[in-house]
Amino acid sequence: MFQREWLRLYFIFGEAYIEEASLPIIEAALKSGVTMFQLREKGPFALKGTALIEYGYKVKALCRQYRVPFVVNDDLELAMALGADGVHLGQDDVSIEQARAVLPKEMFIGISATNLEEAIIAKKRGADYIGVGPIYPTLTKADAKIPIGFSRLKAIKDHVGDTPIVAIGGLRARDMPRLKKYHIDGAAVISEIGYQQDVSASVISFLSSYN
Ligand code: TZP
Ligand code: MG
Repeated sequence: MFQREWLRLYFIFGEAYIEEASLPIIEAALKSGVTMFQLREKGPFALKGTALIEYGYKVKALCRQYRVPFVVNDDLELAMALGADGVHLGQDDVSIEQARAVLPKEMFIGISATNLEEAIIAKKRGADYIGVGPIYPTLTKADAKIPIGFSRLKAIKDHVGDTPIVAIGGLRARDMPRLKKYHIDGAAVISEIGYQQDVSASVISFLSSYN
């Protein structure tokens, strides 16, 4: 069963984000306390085929070692092949109904929403959580929509009520108090964890700022 506490600090990463090896970064983040991990492998340098599956197994093993739920972005087949805990789908990916039809019952589904309408539909279709953003401008998603800011994030939260929500896009540790204040379950983060010199310090700073 999906637990909303897993959204507190949701680290998203992959091999294609960085020239150096990504596994030590992922391990440092897991060890320091990120509460969920998403494998998101995109762009011109993305691993593919068996290389992606082999990499995915290594990431999943790390997540298991640190008892952190493991989510795969976009790719249902990869999620099933790896035995992921959940899958994350964007607005352009397969629908939640299609995903539920093929995924094992215990696998949870997260949906991205950029606006209120998408969030309401995701809730109605039974998303286990909704990823809302981008909150701020981000350099990490090439096709990111216009940032929505905190006021629209709050409006979405007011409409979807109890459905677990994680904010995404340009978030830093200093944003955590406002997420808490608005009853947003947490932050999904790429660069402010994955691109930091001191990954562990960044994770600790995020976690200790949600207060
Ligand atoms: N979806 C909306 S913004 C974004 C994604 C995947 C990128 C978030 O990355 P960062 O570096 O935390 O802004
Ligand atoms: Mg997607």
